[in-house]
Amino acid sequence: MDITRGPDRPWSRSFMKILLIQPPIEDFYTTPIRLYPLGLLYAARVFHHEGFQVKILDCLNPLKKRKIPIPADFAYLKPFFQNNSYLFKGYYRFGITEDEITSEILSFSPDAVGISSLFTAYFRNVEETARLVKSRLNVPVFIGGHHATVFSSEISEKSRFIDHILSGPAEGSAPGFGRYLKGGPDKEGFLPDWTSIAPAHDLLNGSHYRMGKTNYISMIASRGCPVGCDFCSVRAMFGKTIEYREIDAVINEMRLNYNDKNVRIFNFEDDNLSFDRKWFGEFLQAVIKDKILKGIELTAMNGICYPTIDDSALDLMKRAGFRRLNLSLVTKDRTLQKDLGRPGGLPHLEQIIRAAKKLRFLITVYLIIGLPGQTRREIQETIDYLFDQDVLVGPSIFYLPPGSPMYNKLGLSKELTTNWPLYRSSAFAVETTHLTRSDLIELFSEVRKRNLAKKNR
Ligand code: B12
Ligand code: SF4
Repeated sequence: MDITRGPDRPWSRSFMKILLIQPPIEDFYTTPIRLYPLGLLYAARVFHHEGFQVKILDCLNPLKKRKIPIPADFAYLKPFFQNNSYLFKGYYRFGITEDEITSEILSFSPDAVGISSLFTAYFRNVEETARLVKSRLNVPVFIGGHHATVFSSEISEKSRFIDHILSGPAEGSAPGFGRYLKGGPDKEGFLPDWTSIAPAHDLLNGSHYRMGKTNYISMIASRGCPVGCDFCSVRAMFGKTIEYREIDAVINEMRLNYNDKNVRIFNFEDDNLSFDRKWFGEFLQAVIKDKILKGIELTAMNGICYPTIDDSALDLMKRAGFRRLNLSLVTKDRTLQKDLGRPGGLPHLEQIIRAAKKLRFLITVYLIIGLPGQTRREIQETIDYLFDQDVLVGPSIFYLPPGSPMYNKLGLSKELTTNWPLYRSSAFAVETTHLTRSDLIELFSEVRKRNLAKKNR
């Protein structure tokens, strides 16, 4: 099967229609520049290849937001908001209104509707979207994505409005499900080689995806990660083996979007883009030499794993168009790092920071606040250490990671693990023997305060 080149028939001439929806979300904050519905673009390409007419309804782009009352789930956080200007400013619904969603659904009149369900925390919005579809159309509603994969049996017990839950990557589930929708014998699928698939960027309105005034897309060059950090759930979706696309295929995807959609920022959402140093180096060289891709910026906002890069990789990154460097330390405590299966060490991190500063990268290094086994003192030391390195510090509050090796070892109460809205950083939900909610919030606020002071310096 060759689905590398985009539509082999016009999107509009196929028979049955599928609407794929990125639903609204509700939270104290979001990251507008990373809400690109990339997983749906892969799903769209596969369904289209199976002969469906596909449309994407992205409820999050361009981003609308409306302040709403803090839900009862998070009432326990209210006292912490008083007199703390470094926490969040309110609770929001991000996305278009129910009326707008309904009118989009009715005007396309699909034969089936697929909804992406990536986040456990936002499943309520997925269910509401499914309910909306069912209130207007008698068509099958199916979901896929990370949450749909790790909690498929719980969802099927819970939900009245979702007919089918497709587990794993869409490349595995969508072909068989597509044949089933057309009246075929069963839902058994086959797995087309994902590396040969070009995600359907052409289905999106390019002007809805901007960083400042510049058009961007998100993309991936690899899937999977062999490192195996204890808190990481990548393997539940993409496995332990890392697979890269051909460099030419990645460059072609960039060129097409550069030419057709005036895209100048290419954001890589890979979990470990630079794991294969040889591939990464050759890819950067290909970007540098490319005659079309001029004046572009590359970002890897999901992070670069610092043990996999060195001075020469940084030099190539800079020449290829990287200006920001997002690195993840997690903790500076060597024993904890080892327990978590984290590679790397402080001397190497310091070397990378020194070299990146010389190249004038804007550097952010992330730490986790609230991991089991962490103490307040240890987190404080990591925070102080990172500010001493004179970088921006990214504080990630630990949240429940379903699908990770750690998840089943946490031994948390059923009350907590079955309360899905709490599966987010902003819930400050997981207290440990060493860390209370107050500790988590104070440490988080301290980092934000010190970052602000640093920016204003
Ligand atoms: C980009 C990203 C984001 C973006 C938003 C992306 C979006 N479109 O909305 C941002 C930065 C906003 C984000 C935020 C969060 N994220 Co995030 N994010 C990712 C990341 C790194 C990449 C997603 C991606 O593009 N992947 C590449 C595409 C190709 O893969 P995919 O999306 O999984 O799609 C495939 C399958 O899932 C499936 N599929 C997907 N949709 C559908 C739909 C249908 C119908 C079908 C059939 C199949 C299907 O097929 C696709 C192709 O194979 C993933 C990690 C990862 N490796 O995927 C985490 C991930 C999705 N995030 C996660 C989480 C938890 C969060 C947070 C809630 C964490 C927090 N801080 O609280 C926050 C929310 C914060 C906030 N308030 O905004 C978790 C979800 C786990 C879970 N069970 O909840 C993930 C898996 C990372 C992790 N920690 O394990 N995230
Ligand atoms: S946290 Fe990063 S390095 Fe660790 S397993 Fe996940 S993707 Fe790999």
